[in-house]
Amino acid sequence: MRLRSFFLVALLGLAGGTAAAQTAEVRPSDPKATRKTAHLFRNLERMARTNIMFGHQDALAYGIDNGRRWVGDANRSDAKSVTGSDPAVYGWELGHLELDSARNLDAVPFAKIRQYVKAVYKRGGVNTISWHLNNPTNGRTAWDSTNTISKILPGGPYHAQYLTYLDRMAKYLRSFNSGFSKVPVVFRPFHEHTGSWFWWGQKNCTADEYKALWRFTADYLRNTKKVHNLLLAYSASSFTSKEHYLERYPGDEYVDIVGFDTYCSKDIAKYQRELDRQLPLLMEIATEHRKVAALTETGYERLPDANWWTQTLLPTLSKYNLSYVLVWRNGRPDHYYVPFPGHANAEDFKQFYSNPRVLFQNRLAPLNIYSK
Ligand code: BMA
Repeated sequence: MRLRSFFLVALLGLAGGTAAAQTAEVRPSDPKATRKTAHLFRNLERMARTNIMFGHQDALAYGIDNGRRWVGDANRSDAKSVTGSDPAVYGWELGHLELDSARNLDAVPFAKIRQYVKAVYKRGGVNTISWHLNNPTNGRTAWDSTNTISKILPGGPYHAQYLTYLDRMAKYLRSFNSGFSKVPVVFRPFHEHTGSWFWWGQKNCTADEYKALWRFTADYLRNTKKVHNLLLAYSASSFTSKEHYLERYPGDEYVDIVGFDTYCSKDIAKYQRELDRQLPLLMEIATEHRKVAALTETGYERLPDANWWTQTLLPTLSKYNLSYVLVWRNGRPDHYYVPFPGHANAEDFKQFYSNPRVLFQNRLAPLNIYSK
């Protein structure tokens, strides 16, 4: 099979040593994960040794064109307009699904997201889902710092409300059908919890509450709602040590992907230092827990640096075995993370795309990541 020979070549290329220790196959944390979900997880783990997939939030839903937004065009992404290929990884946001709204909090229709998820699966790409869910106790947004978790867990006054949210989520996740298969997705709930801007953030709950919320949510989706097409991504924001990262880790049986979110600002050297400080810790955690590591959100808003991809991002990430890097959305002319045609950074993005280590959709598709 093509995938096998690809990895054989890749393994032969390794200096040796670490390869042997890693040969036992990894399994998803959900013992009942579908076959395709298990294949995806194994392939992510193998591929991370040699390549990094490029991801973009809302890649197919909208973008920027000559200083304006385009929305909902068929077969379009800003990454493709510049490089000729769509990304390998596609991020989708389910905030407001819990309210039974027809559109997410960034105005993308959930019916469209379902179509994108299925289309991405069919062409052999990876879908990852974030969820900026409202606070179930007071209807405020995810960016609310009210102490909440104990009120929505079993026995709490808003437990039924939270179950309603989860029921809607489960129904939606189960609607990702392709033939007889469910489409596997990377589900990344309760993210950036080492920050305190969300109601599940560090200062807004205890470590035990956070872990209990995570486990309850996963158990409910798996056992009550029979959702078995998920790989769970535990994704912090900035963290100071392995202990800090693992303080709210819900356990190996509840996590498949470990990652964190960090953004570049004008102080590019600081961004690189932060990556070089945290990524070695993340790699150790991934190895020790047999998980897959990813840079789950990053980017440099508006890309004011012409060579950011090849001079900053790639040289730093190349030192580590990351499965993917996902940059945030091209939401507005003042809020975007992938260049569009004519942007001063577009040439550099093309170079990044051409690097043999980096996978976009075109070079991922032949690897058949949903097959053994
Ligand atoms: C933030 C911004 C917001 C958006 C939110 C959820 O980082 O992009 O505009 O609503 O993510 O996608």
